[in-house]
Amino acid sequence: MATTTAPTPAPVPAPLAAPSPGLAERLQRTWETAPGLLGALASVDHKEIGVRYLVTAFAFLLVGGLEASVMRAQLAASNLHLLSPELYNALFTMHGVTMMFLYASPVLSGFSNYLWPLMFGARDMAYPRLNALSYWVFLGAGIFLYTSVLVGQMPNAGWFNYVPIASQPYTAGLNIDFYALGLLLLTVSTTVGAVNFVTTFFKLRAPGMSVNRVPILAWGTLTTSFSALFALPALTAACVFLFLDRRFHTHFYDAGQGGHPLLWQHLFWMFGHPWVYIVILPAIGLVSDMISTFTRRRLVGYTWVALGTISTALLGFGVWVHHMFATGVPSLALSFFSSGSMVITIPSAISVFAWIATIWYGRPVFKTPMLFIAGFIVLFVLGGVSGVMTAAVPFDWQLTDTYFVVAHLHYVLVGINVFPVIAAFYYWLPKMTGRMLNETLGKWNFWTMFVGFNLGFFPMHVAGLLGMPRRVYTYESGIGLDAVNLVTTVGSYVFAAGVLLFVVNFFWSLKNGEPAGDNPWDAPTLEWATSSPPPPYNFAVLPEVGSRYPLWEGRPGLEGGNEDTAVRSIIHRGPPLDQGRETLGTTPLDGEPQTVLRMPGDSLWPFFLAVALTALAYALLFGAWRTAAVCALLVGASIIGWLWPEDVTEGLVTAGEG
Ligand code: HEM
Ligand SMILES: [Cu+2]
Repeated sequence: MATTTAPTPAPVPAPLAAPSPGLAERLQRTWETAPGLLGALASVDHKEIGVRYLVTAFAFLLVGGLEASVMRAQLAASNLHLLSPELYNALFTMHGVTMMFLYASPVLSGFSNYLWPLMFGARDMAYPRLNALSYWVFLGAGIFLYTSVLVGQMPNAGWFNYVPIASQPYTAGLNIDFYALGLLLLTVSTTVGAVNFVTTFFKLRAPGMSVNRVPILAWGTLTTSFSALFALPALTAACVFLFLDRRFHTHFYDAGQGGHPLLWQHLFWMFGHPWVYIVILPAIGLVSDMISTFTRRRLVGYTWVALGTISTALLGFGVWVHHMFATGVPSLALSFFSSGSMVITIPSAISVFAWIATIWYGRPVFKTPMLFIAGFIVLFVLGGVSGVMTAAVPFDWQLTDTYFVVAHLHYVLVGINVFPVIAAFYYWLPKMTGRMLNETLGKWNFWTMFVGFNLGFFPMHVAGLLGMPRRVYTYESGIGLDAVNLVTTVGSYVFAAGVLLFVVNFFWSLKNGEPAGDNPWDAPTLEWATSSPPPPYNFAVLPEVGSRYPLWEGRPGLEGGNEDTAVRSIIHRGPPLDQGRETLGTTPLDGEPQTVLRMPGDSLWPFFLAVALTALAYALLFGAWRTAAVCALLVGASIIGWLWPEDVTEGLVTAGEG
């Protein structure tokens, strides 16, 4: 964790005329990760962790996509028997859980982890070791959840896992225990990550980067980090109660003994609806930042988009009952939650207008990322419309648990998460790898995904209106469902082929892509001021920021009609902070230099702690209580080891600090 050098704020070194000779080598030695496996396991570099998050989350997207493809094969025609009903249950559950928890949120954490310190002109996240912990626990949770496949007892009660079907008398195997414990692990990972983002936002922004000068991605992730901190306790409680009910015969959800099954639904959706925003708001941030580069102008309505992000998240805590309209809640509550669900579309609509205005007043350049952004806007609107439709209670009563909802949720999740994420890969991968992706393949990639998606998912609205229930493994022929389902399957496969084209492009470009250079898109924000890929220390001297678009200063016409094009940011001169791992701490709102923060070095403790936590989950799963006690002790021991006082002067000049 970051500690200050002295109890009183240390004086900030005066800006140097230029970096002193040998500075880069010195910083390199201080910040680089040791070679070999141990070095990799101990690394706390946010770029390394960010890339790991991205790779792991993308792998889970492919696994979830594979599960979806198998389901769509089963549903391609009526009365097929490729899958048993039981296996179908497991598949849609694993697909939902994988996509929501192991792909959609972690992939955004990956981008923010990689990009934030670079965008902020800092050297790392505020708590580099917590950052490593957050990744390792996420990986542990993913492996844990997928162990259920090896033992043939996958979670099978849907991604929202309603009781009583998820209770012990109805699902006796380990299936649901995998779900409960796996999600508890993820809660640890996400909470730790959220704390890190909040602190980094308020302490590590470059001098001069007041809160109204941060990229929108920072607003998106900051907001969702707060949301996560408030939403996750509900999930934690829900899963702990479930585990207690299942293993220790408590009666939290047992109606026969004074418990209540709706308690699960309330707790789950108090978490679950905010979670839906957690997996889209940072993606909206990614789009809002990329769009400036590709329209060659500043984002219209920056403040509105930022405020819209915050208000969406706040309102997001007041609409959870719209998932429960069909459970017999009192009519006053119905009208309250219905209107809440309609109001929440307003901030989103403001963002849509902001993007359209930015494109309208700018000079759009349709490179691949911009195509994905345009596609995203279309899908966002469509998904939003089907969302308001289901916010109307009578309409929802008709359509709840039908394919209409499946269509809606995919328009929202694929439209607002997957499309921006692929755009962001095309945009930021060159920074990470040093190579551009192929544009021609990129265009093919976009069109196959866009056409495939609409072909596959639009007909689901129709299937829903015709009454096809969700979560059924097959359907009768001759009731009007054959054609829509065939089209849906074909479209899904075209979409899947599109995703694979991206993978092909990635590997092709890794070898053959054009070298990217520092700033291939002529983009305005700080991450483009350093080399591609950036050195371990990010910036040799820490930059000072004088506007929202520091790299566009002094370029009349680029800031979108801004008369004041004076150069105010100081990018290549500044404090070198080379006395060990150091970065600059600034004030929370105005970003005035405040203190020099000493950053911790690489450490194996986060990895050990994550292993101990995951082992604890396995022990609880198998009811090995004594082993669980040992694992709990190991968890405690890892924390003590982690917190053991270190010599703060150690490693001041050379690398290799504890
Ligand atoms: C190739 C792309 C995809 C295809 C073909 C696909 C297909 C499906 C299918 C067939 C179902 C089950 C419907 C049912 O029987 O009720 C489903 C459910 C679901 N999908 Fe997808 N999906 C895709 C991508 C995604 C993505 C990217 C996400 C999230 C980011 C996602 C989230 C979900 C969720 C949350 C469910 C509900 C699971 C449940 O009912 O418990 N899907 N999807
Ligand atoms: Cu909701």
